[in-house]
Amino acid sequence: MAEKIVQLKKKTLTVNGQDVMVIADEEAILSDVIRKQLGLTGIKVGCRAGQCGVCSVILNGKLVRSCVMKMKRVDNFSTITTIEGIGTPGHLHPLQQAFIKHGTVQCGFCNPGFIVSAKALLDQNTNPTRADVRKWFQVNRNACRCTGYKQIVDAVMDAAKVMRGEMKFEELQYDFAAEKTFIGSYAPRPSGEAKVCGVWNYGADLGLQLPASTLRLALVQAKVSHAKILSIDTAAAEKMPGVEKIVTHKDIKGSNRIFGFACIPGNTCDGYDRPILCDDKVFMYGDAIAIVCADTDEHAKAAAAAVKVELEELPAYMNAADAMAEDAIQIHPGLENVYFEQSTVKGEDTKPIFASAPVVVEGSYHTTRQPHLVLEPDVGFSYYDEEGKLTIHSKSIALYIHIDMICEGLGIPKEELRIVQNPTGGTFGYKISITVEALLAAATMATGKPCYLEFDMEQTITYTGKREVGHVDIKMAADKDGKLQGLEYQHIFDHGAYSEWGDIVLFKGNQFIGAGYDFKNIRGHGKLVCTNHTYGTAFRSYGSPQSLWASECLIDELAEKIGMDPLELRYKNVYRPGATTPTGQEPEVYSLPEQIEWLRPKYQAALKSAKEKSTADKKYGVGIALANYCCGGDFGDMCEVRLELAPHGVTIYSTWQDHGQGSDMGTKTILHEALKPLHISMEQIKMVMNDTGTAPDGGCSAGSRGQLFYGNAMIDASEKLLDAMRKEDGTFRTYDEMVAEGIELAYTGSWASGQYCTMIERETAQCNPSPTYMYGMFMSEVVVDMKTGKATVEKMTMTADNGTIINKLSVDGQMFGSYSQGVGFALTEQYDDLDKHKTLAGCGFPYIMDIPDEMHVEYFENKRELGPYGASGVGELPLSSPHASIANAVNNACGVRIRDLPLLPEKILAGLKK
Ligand code: MCN
Ligand code: FES
Ligand code: FES
Repeated sequence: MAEKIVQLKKKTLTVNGQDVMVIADEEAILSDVIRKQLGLTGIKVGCRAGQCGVCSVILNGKLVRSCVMKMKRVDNFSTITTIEGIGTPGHLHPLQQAFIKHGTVQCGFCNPGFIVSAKALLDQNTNPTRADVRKWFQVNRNACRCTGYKQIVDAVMDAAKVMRGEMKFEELQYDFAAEKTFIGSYAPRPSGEAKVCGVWNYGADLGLQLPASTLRLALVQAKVSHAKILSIDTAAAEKMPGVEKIVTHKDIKGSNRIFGFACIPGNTCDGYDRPILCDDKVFMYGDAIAIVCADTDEHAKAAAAAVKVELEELPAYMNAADAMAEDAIQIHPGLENVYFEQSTVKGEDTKPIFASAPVVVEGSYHTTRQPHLVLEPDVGFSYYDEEGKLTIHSKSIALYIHIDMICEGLGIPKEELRIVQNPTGGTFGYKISITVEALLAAATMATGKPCYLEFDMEQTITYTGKREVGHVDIKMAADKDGKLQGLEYQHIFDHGAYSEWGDIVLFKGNQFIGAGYDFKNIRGHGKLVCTNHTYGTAFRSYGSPQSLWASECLIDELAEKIGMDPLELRYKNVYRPGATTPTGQEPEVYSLPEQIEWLRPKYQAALKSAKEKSTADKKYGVGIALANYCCGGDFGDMCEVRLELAPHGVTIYSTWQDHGQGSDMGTKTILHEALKPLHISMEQIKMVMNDTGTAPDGGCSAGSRGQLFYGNAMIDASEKLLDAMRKEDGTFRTYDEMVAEGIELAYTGSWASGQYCTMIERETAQCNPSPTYMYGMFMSEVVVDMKTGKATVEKMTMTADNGTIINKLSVDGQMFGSYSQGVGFALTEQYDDLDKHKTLAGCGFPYIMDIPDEMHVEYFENKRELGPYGASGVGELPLSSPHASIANAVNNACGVRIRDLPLLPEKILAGLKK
C-alpha cells in the first residue's frame, strides 16, 4: 500500500434541481468543488475568507459563503442553488432582470453573489423593506466596490414587487426598439445579461478552461520591505514533484526592468527602477524574487516555499519623513530618495500678499495610502498564439502602454508581444501598472508553455500599487469678505518603492491644490519621495483627492475664521470668466456658480434639519466640497479605433478597456448615433474589444478619457465609413455594393488632444494639460455618535457637469460608486500596517451599512466643444473630494476638525474630549 493515500467521499447532491454524484475530498472547499469539479463557474471567488459574498450559494435553504465551507459540512442529499439555478440567459429571474434595469451591473463580479443572496432573502420574506434588504446584505457580507449599493437595493425592491404580482416582469425590461437615440438614455449595457447569469468569464474562470498542459505559477515573494539579496537557491525546490522550471532574474532575457514612464522634465528617475524579478535588492514587501512553474497549484506553492533566499536586511523607510531623513540611504542606489520636485509659480509673489492679507489660514493635511480593494483578485495567463506571438491575458487597462513597459525588460520586440484584457472585476486604476504581465511572459518565455498565475486576496492587496500618501502644508489669504487673494503650499507625495507614473501624480498636486477657485497668485512646491512601502499607482481621480483634501478643508476653515458660510465663500470664488486653473488654463465652461445656486436651498434646508435633529448624544452636520478633475493623458494624448462594414452591420475594433465602467455601452451608444444614416440597430454593432492583436492603439482607460477619446475616434471612423458608402444621390451603398465596387470596408478613426494642450513649464507648472475638465459639488450629511465618535454618512447630494451624458445608467453608477469609495477613504480605509491591512475587512472595506441609501446627483450638461456629442468624462470626478465634504460635515456636526485621514472614531472622540 502507498505511504500516503488520498481519501474521497461520494455524495449525492441536488444541484440546481438536478441530482448529481459528487466525489470530493472532505477537506475540499465547497466553492472549489462547485467551480472546479462541477464546472459551475457562475459563482466567483474573491477574498476566500468570508468577507465579500461573491461565492454565495444557497445550501439546504440557507445562504452560505461557499469559500469558507468545507465539504465535510455538506451532507449527503444536500440541495445547493448556485446562480445557474436561479436564471439563465433568455430565462432571467426577476432579480436578474431588475439588476440589469437598475444599473447594478458594473464590473459584475459581485452580481451572482448578490443575486443568490437576494433570492435567499426573498425566499423567506417576499415583502422586505429597504432597511431589511440592507441589513440582509450587511449580515451576509455581500460586498460591492463599484455601485454604491443603492441600485442593488432598488433592484431587489422591484424584483420583490414582480414576485408579489404588483409589477409586471416586462416593466423591468428595456425596450430598445422604442428608442431613436440612446444618448442620455437609461439603456442597460450589453454585458448585463451575461454578468447577472454568471456566464461572463473573468480570468479565473478562463483559467479553468485552459488546456491541461498549462503550467500553474507560484511566486517566491519578499517578506521584508528592504534588503540586499545575497543568494537565491532553487536547487532543492527544482527537484520537487511537478516542478517544470523555476524562473529567476537570471532567466530574463532583457534588462529585467519595467519601464515606469518618466514623463515630466526634471524627473531624475529614468523610470527603469522596478525589476521584473528582484536581482540585487528587495525594495518592498511582496516583491517577486522567483516564479515556480509546475503542473498544479499545490506543487507550485510547495516548491515556492522551498526556494531559499538569503537576505541582508536594510533599514525600511515606510514613510516619506524617514526616507527624507539626513542619514537615510538611497533606496535605489544612485537615485536620491526625493527624485522629483515641481513648483507652481502663478501670478504675483505671494509673500507680500500674505504679509498684508486681512485673513490668513493654514493647516497640514494628510491622506492615507488608499487600497483599491477590488473584489476580483489579480489574475492572468500567457501562451504563444497561432502566429507565434507571446500573448498575455490580464486585467490590463493600458494594453499598448503595457507592451511598452515590459518588452525591453523581457528582451522581446514589441511586435512579438500581444496583450488581451480579460473581462475584469474592477481595477479603479491599479491596472495602469504592471502586475502579473511580465511575470507570466517571463514564465512562458522560459518554458515555451502556457502559464497561469492567480493571486489570492492578500497578494492582490500587498503586491499591487496604492494611492500614494499625500502630505500638504497649505496656506490661504483672503480679504475680510472672503475674496481669495493668494495660495501657498508644500506638498510631499510618498510614492512608495517604484517611480511608475509618479511624476504625473506629483504634478496633479500642483494642478489641483486650490482647483475650482480664482486664485490669481500661487506659490507651491511639491516633492516626490521614494519609500519602501507599496508603490504608488493610479487610483481613480489620481492625485486630486490628496490635493482637494487640503484645499477643500482649508476653505471651510477660512469660512469659519471669517464667520462666513462655507457654501457662500465658495460661491464668491469659484471659476467665472476671467479665472484660470492653478496651472493657468482657462476652464472650458463655467458651471460651478449655477451648480451652487441649485444646491443652495437644499443646503440651507439640510443645515436647518441637522440643527433640529441634533441631541446631546447624536450630532448632525452638513459638509460641502467642490469636485474637480481632468480628462485625458497630460499635455496631449491620442486614440485610434478601427471600424469595419460587415454583412451583419459593423464591427468595431477598439481597446476601450473596461474596468467595469461600461465601455461596451459607451461604444455602442456612440456608434449607433454616429451611424444613424444607416439605420442600424444596437445588435448590428459587434464589438471586438481589448486585444492588441486586432485593435489599433487607443491608449489607456484612465484619466476619465475613454468617453472623450474613444467617442471622438469612433465618430471620426464612422464619418469616414459613411463618406465611403455615400452615393451621389445622398443614399448609401449596401455592404454587397461596397464589395462589388471594391471599396474599402474598414476605416481607422482617430482623435488627439495635442493641439488643445500645452507642455508644462518646468519652473512654474503653468500649462494647459487637459482638453476638458469635469466640475461638481458634494453635499454630505452625517451623524456623529458623541459616545463612540463614530461618524456615519446619511445622505449625499451631488451636482455634476460632465458635459452631455451618454448613458445615464452608467453615469449614475460612476457617481454613486465613486462616492462610496470616498466614504471609505474618509472614514475607514487604510493600507499601512503590513500585518493588519491584508484583507478586505482589515483594510476597512465599506459595506452597505457604511454607505448612505439616500444619494442624488443633479446633472448640469454643459456641452463640451471638444467632446463627442458634447460629452466630457465622468469616472473620476466623484472621487476627487467626497471625503473632504464628509470631514467638513463632521466638523459642522460636532466641531472636530480632523486633518489626517481616515476619520476613525478614536480620532473624533479625541477631538471631542479636547
Ligand atoms: N460616460 C457617459 N457620459 C459621459 C462620460 C462618460 O455615459 N459624459 C460613461 C462612459 O460611457 C463610461 C463611463 O461613463 O461607461 C466612464 O467613462 P469615462 O469617464 O470616459 O472613463 P473611462 O471609460 O476612461 O473609464 C475609466 C475611469 C477611471 S479612470 C477609473 S479609475 C475607473 C472608472 O472609470 N475605474 C472603474 N470607473 C470604474 N468603474 C468600475 N465599475 N470599475 C472601475 O475599476
Ligand atoms: Fe467567499 Fe469572499 S466571501 S470569496
Ligand atoms: Fe459590484 Fe463590481 S459591480 S464589485
